[in-house]
This record gives sequence, C-alpha cells and structure tokens, in this order.
Amino acid sequence: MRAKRAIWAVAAFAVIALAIAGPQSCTRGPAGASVGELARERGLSEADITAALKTYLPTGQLDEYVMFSSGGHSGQVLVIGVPSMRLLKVIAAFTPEPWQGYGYGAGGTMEALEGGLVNGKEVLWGDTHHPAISETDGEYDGQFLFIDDKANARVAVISLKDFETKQVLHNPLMGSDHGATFVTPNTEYVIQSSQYAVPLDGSYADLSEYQERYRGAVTFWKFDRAAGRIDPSRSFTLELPPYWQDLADAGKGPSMGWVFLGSFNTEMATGGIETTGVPFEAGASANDMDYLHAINWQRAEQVYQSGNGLRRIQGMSVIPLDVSISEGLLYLIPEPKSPHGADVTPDGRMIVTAGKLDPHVSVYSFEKIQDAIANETFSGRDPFGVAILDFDAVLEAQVELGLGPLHTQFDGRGGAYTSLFIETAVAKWSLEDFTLKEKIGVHYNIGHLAAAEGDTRTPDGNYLVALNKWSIDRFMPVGPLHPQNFQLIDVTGEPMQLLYDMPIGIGEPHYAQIIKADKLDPWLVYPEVGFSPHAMASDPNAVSSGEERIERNGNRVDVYMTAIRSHFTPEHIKVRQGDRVRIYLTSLETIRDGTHGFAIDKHNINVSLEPGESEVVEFVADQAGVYPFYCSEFCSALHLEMVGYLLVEP
Ligand code: CUK
Ligand code: CUA
Repeated sequence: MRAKRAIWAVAAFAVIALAIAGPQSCTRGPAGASVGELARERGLSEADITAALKTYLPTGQLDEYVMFSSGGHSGQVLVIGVPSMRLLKVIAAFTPEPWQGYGYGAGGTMEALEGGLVNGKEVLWGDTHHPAISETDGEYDGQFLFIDDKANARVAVISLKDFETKQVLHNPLMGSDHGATFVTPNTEYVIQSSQYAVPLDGSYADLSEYQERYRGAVTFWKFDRAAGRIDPSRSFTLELPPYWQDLADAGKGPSMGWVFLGSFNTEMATGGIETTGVPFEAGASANDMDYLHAINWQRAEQVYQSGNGLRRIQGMSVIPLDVSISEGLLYLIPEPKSPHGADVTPDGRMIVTAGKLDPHVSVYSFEKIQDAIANETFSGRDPFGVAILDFDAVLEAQVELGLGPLHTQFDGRGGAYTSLFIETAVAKWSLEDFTLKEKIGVHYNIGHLAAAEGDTRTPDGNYLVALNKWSIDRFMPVGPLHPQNFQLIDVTGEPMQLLYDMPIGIGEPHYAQIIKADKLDPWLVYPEVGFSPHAMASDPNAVSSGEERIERNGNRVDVYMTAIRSHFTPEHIKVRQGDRVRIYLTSLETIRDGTHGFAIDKHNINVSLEPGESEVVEFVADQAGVYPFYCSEFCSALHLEMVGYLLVEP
C-alpha cells in the first residue's frame, strides 16, 4: 500500500515538475488551470508540492496511521489521522462532552466520571498529558488507551473498540501526577507517578516539615485486560523521596522489569519568594545534578505480593521507602540538570535523558546500571538512604545537541530525535556513534515529539510529529490565545522535511502516540442491539421492539424506550411533579453511522445512541410543565420529526 503510494507520488511529482518547467502544460486540473499554472500562481516551491503529495488524501482514502494526542486542559484525547493530519475524533475522558453524551445521562458515562471524584468532589476538567496505547510484547496492540490528568492525579481507561472512556480513577496519594500514563511491555501495569510532593496520607503538614512529611510516589495500577479495567485491589505504590518526579518509561527487552523515572527539585526547595527571596524556579534548579530513578517493578511486585512491610495509606498498598531500599527496588542515577525526558531505546539497552538547562542528552547503559548495582558502585546515598549510582560508571555517552533538550523518539534504524525547546528545533542524532546528524527548525518551541510506532520495540521511522507550544505567526490570528501547532515531519531520509502544519484549537496537548492504523480494529456498530458500552456486554435493561412500556412504582417511573429512524417509542411520557424518572433507551439501528441522540429540554440531558447502544437517563421531574424531547443527531429526512413530549403534571 505504502510502496504503491510512493510510486504514484513519484509519477505525480514527475508530471508536476514537468508542468512547472514546461512552457505550456497539457496537465489540466478539473477547474481548468494546469497543475503547473496553479503552482506558479500560488507561489508553491518543489518542496511545497512534494509535501502536499505526501500528505494529501483524496476523498475516501484512509490514513496509514492514527495519532492519539493528549487534549491538554480539555481533559480529552484527540484522534488524528497521519499523514493527512485530519482530526477524526475527540474522546471525552475527564470532562463531560455533550455530543458523545458523556456526562449528560445516568448510565456508564456518569459512572466513569464518578470514578474520577476527587475526595468526593466533582472535578470536571483535566490536564491530560501522556496517552499510552496498550502493549503486547513491547508493541502497540491497539486494544486500549490510557491517559492521565496531571492536575488531579487521575487516570482514564479508554477502549479502542468504541473509543470511549470506561473508567476514571483518582490516586488519593498524589496531589498531581506527571509520569503518567506509561505502560509496561505487556500492559501488566499502568504507571502513574507524582509530580509535586505532598503528604501521602492527605493530611496537613507545614512546608517547614517538607523533608519529613512530604513524599513522592509511583503507583503501578494493575490492568485487567479481560475486564478492560484497572483493578485497584491488585495495584501497589512505592513511596519515593519528595523530589518532583517527572516522566517515566518502562524498560523492555533486556531492561524488562524496570522503569525509569526522571526527577527535578532534588534540592527539595520549598519556594516562598515573598519571604525567602528565592523562587521555586531558582531553588529547584540550583544543583548540577538531579536523579533518574531506576525502579525494579518486577521485584516490587513480589514484595507487594509477599505483603512484607507494606503500609495501607488511604486504601492503597504502599511499599515504604526503607523497604524499597533494603529490597533493592530503587536506585538513583545522577542526571544533569533539571532533566525532563526519560526515554528507553527500542532495543531496551539504553535510557536517554535530557536536562532542560544542559545542551546535552545523557545516555545510560542498562547493563552498566546493573553492574553498578551488583558491585555497589555508588557515589553516595541521598538524605533518605537511597543508593546513588556512580554517574561515570553508568553513563554510556553524552551528545551535545543544542538548547533546551526535552524529549527523545526513535526511528528503529539507530536514529534518535530530540526536541529542543529553546532552540525550537528537532535534533537528529545517532545511537550508534553518538553524533549529531542534523537539525530542522519547528514553529515554535517544541515540547514533545511523537514518532510512528515510536515507543515500541520497532519504530517505523517514517513520520514524526512535533508538538509545538507556540504558533505565533503560523496561522490566522484568532485573538491573544493562539493555537498550538502540530508539525508533521518526514524522517525517511536526510534531510528531514517539514510536511504540514496542523493548528490545535484546544489545548494544551503534551504527548501523543502514533499507531499503525491496521492495528486498530474498532467496532463499526455495537456488536448487538441492546449493547451496553459501559458493561461491554448486552444490557439486561435493553428494550426490544414491541417491549416498549412505562411502569410506575410509587413515585418512580421507568420508561422502556426504543429509537429507530425516525421515531422514539413511546412518544408521550406523562408523569407527576416530583416523580423520579428513569428512561432506558435502546437504539434498534444496525447500520453504520445510524446514530440518534436523545435530549430533553431544560433537564441537562443528552445522550448519544450509536447503532445498537443501550443507555439510561435519570432525573427528578421537579418542575411541572411541557418538555419536548428530541433526537439531537440529524439521522434522517424526518429527523426533525423524531420527537416526543414529556408532560409533567402539577
Ligand atoms: S510534558 Cu509537556 S512538554 Cu507533561 Cu511530557 Cu514535556
Ligand atoms: Cu434520530 Cu435524528
């Protein structure tokens, strides 16, 4: 498919090149102007035309890849086709989303959102950072997607059968998270680590007690693939020093069983510019070195299962720091300076970190780390007694790349790509000879970058997307809040070529992962009529055709309703003021894209009824009056007639 497209592209380019070069071209587009004339008129260069040819998809053709991007503060996940960079879907995770009916009914989506209650409080936004596609043997398997909410230390589980959120979990031990979500190579665990340290038990402690009372943590959420849910009862947490743990990556291949976790503010600065005169930014970046945490999660799992020395804190099983030290679960590795990214190479042999305030990436050898642990080649211990491995003993190489290196991705051919935030560029360098190969400017100030199949053992090495923080002058001005700019880069050869700018009007996205489209196998309609997306099974409350009815029990009214083009049955619901009304809704549709909506005026209710879907809404009819309910999805020629009346008698 790709080869075919490449041949086509070469042929097309030859025609266009001829058209540009030739005095009179015979290649005329449907609108009359020749391709050459069009290119000249629009001032397009050869590079522009190749970029267009590499990204343009004629109608009906599908993308080769799908990118799952964090939706930043929207609390959502963006689904984008690559290379066309067309937005395909926005998956609601932490935030209600009306079109998908997420958070406007009473059924599964409400249960998912309720899982995200923070100490009993509704928090209806999320700061999503790092999506993680489920993996089997270190390869994306296309079954599930996980995403974190940094602001409230939450994790969401999304099924890639219907691209809907099934579960939201709050981690009570953490204030905020950042090393989340990342998965181990068979999705044994979903990793979530804290960012800003707090007392793990949720209690009050003054900042003067920072070193004694505040702690970091990393939780290994056990993923139950059959249930499609995280199982908190089989999950465990390691207590960590009160550094600000940052990004994580799981080892694979030879480093299987380990996870690597950057950190900063190992100074344990507590800020207070107003009294101390030392702001956090200065206090937390005073030292030349911070620590990469190397954690043996497989051994930690054994310690957890043995139960020895565990503590229960806020309902979570926690391995205390002293147990981690004595059991050899945790080691620290010096990393320069205010590090951010931590990325394991595809072969699992090396870990790449980058310090925001250091122009190098530092590359560590897993083998050397193991040797240093075995031989106790330590340069000391931190204030909590955690062994610090000798920097020189575990370092494989440092490569000077430029200003503000953050994150690294790989192409599977020995090439590594590091984002340079300050320099606003992507640096390509070699894992073989540790030299800088080339740089490409991006617009502007790149954060993460995402390579096709980039976190697997076998990255594809063709596409890279730069997730830029600033767009400045790239797009039509839309007021002072500018879009973010995703830039698609072709990395098949040298030099790298910038192909496409995609404005992102919700934000701010952080990380993304790109999976081969043919690894996804989503449902086109639900597998049967009366299917519950929440239970992922047939719904016992589903309503079949002919079984529609209204049942009253005291002041509770149960309505069993079906929807099919272009009517609801029943169409009249008459209740008394004060009744509690439950409406069980089943879509009898079986055709692709035959979606209905169900909205009731003035009741904050809207659900999406995809073909076969069974849903439920519930409300108290507390105001007498007449309330039309209608299908909120333009489903047919008689869509506007797909309506009914809720009559609430005084
Ligand atoms: S972070 Cu945003 S650019 Cu949350 Cu992964 Cu680095
Ligand atoms: Cu059903 Cu519109």
